[in-house]
Amino acid sequence: MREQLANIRQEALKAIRSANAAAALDQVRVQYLGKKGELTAVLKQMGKLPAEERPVIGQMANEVREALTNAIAEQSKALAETALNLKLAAETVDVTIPGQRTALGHKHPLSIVIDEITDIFTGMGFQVAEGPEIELAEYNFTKLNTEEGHPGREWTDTFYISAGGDDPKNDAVLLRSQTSPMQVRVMEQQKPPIRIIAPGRVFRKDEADATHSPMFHQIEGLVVDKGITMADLKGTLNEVIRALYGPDSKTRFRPHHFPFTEPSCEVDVQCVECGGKGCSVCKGEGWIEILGAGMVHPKVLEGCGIDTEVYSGWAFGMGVERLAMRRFGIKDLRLIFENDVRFLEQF
Ligand code: 2U9
Repeated sequence: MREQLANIRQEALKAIRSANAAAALDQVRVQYLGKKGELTAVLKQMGKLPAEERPVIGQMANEVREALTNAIAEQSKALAETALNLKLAAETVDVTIPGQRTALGHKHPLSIVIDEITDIFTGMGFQVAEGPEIELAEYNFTKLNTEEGHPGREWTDTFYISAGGDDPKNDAVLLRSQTSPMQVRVMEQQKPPIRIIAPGRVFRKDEADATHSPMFHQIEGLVVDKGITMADLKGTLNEVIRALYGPDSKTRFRPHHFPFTEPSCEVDVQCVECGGKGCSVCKGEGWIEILGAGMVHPKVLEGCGIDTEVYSGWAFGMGVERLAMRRFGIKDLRLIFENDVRFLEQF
């Protein structure tokens, strides 16, 4: 039995030291120390021994158990250490490897202009109103004093989605040709004082060329309050134009006609390039047209439930592409929508 124990010890220690993973090591433990293990089997035969031999063999068996238990603990620790070292080696981060630069995008030229103008107006207390690009003809035309028969209402000028019917409630649906319907919606929902701008996409049936696109952007604005006059229109727009073109810019207000404003005007800024002498930028005019504006037509205000005995308002509209093209010297409007990165990364 001594020999058996000595053999178990030798074999088990060898097996423990060559176990190269936790699972294999546990298998060895079960093989020798488990309930049905080899050491246990030897101990079960102790009864057959002469009485004087039993304590000696018992002690020897305990020593073997202790030796194996210690060896298993040691091997387990060594395996864990090796595993940790392997993991550390595999996960080493070389902080000296040059990083990969994230390519930063560029703001689209239209966004640059829209954000800048939005900042100027919000700085003056205006709020931004955004709304549907698919509109009712009622909101795009009728409520803006643009009656049946106006050229803008024709199929040849506007993208209709459905024709509508004879019932006025079953109104025609279209892609808005201006952002004005959004301002009608605000007037119907909010009481004055109203100070909003409505930036966004609009759609007109124009063939795409260097200066036309069937989709373009507008920024419109609307002020409605007690005692609003043309002086408020001029004062506010002059400030906006000075913020955009410099504090010394000169403006010119020319009479014009729009169905939704009366009186109406177009606003020019003196050419910053030539100081009004006339050059290629202003096409010899000395002035550059920036926007249209006017006092909101009383019919439009009344149609939105605003009492014109108490309130009055002014409105303006500007095309964003034309501003952006002049600002950045873009010669062809189509470049703005082609999304060629070689163009876009210049901004
Ligand atoms: C409401 C009442 C009045 C918006 C206005 C203009 C003048 C104007 C053009 C500029 C270039 C359109 O993009 S463009 O082709 N717009 O000149 N727009 S007044 O007037 C409104 C708007 C909403 C309820």
